Amino acid sequence: MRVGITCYPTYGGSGIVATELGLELAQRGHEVHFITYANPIRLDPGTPRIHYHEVEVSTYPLFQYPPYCLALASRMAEVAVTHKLDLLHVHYAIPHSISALLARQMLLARRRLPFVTTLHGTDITLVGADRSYFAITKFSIEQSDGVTSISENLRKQTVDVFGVENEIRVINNFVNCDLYKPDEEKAGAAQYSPDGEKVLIHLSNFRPVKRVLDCIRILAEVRKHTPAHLLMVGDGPDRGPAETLARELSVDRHVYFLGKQNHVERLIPLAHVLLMPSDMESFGLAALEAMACGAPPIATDVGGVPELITHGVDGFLAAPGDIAAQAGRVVDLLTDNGLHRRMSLAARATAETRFSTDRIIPQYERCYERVISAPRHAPS
Ligand code: GMT
Repeated sequence: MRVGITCYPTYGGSGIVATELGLELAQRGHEVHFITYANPIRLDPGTPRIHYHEVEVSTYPLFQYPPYCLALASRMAEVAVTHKLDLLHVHYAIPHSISALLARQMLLARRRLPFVTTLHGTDITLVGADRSYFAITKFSIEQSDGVTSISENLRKQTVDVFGVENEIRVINNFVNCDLYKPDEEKAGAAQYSPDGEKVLIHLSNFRPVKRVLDCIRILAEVRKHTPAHLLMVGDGPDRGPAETLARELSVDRHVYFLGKQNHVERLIPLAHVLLMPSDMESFGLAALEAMACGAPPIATDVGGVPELITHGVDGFLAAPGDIAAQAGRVVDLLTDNGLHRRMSLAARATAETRFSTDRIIPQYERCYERVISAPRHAPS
């Protein structure tokens, strides 16, 4: 198949899923065309069967807001014709599905160009639910030739909040278990923990929904019982406040703010535990990546997270904001090697058996086949 993929190319779970999906599809022999405003971060443009088409948005003094959505639609239509795309697959509803819809309409007289929309979470729970975007998000879902959601929880929320009637197929986030794997030696951790003390890790876009400051509070609490260091990977609005809090709680010497990183698969295996204290996660890709690396997640019992983590088996769940409970679980894992070993093996097994690329990518292929062979705009 020849697939056009559009996503947010910078940091964020939806862009990562879209990029990894494109790479996996290309490995399976499909031709993949990324149509985005920048090269997606985890994408090596030299990869066979991967193509990158940049969307340029020209500005004009009249435009207080340059119309990216329109430039994207034009580029989608152009790439679809030139490269004979079978379909478009857009990640994150706003504004990508509307651009895809326009591209489909632009080509209507010449050829069929169906599109699949994958809902990732905040496009529904935060942005889409905002009054200014509600109607257009609902419309874009209804107009899609196929809709997928990354968890059952998000599927249900989409139906409940938007009242859409078209079928939404759940295709979970996935992880490449050959790339994301445990590192028993953890030799690279020495630079963060010279005395071999245990390491915690957090990865996110440092937005308020991630409760990044809770990671600092959890570390401070944990250190009252056992030594530990914390790697903070990513960047965003709450990085500054987190750095300040680390100083205020006198744990700043034990927290490493590493900023945005391109190779998190090299960092996660250095950690013993992942912290994901979010207010909302429609799935929690970072937790899955940690599980594949054998680092049990301490996460919150929100959104689609319980579909990934089985409490007490391959990770722990607690209420958002419950620092004592989350810190207590971390202490248990850092001080009981038997518990850590059992949970680490279970976490890896969950990633391998339920969420590996081998299990998930064929689900997208089947979704594409259905959409391509459907007579016209119809549910996947
Ligand atoms: O978590 C974010 O804020 C980024 C966001 C995105 O769309 O880039 O992540 C969402 O998509 C990920 C990949 O499908 C999911 O694993 C995350 O749980 C989801 N984030 C939220 O629902 C907050």
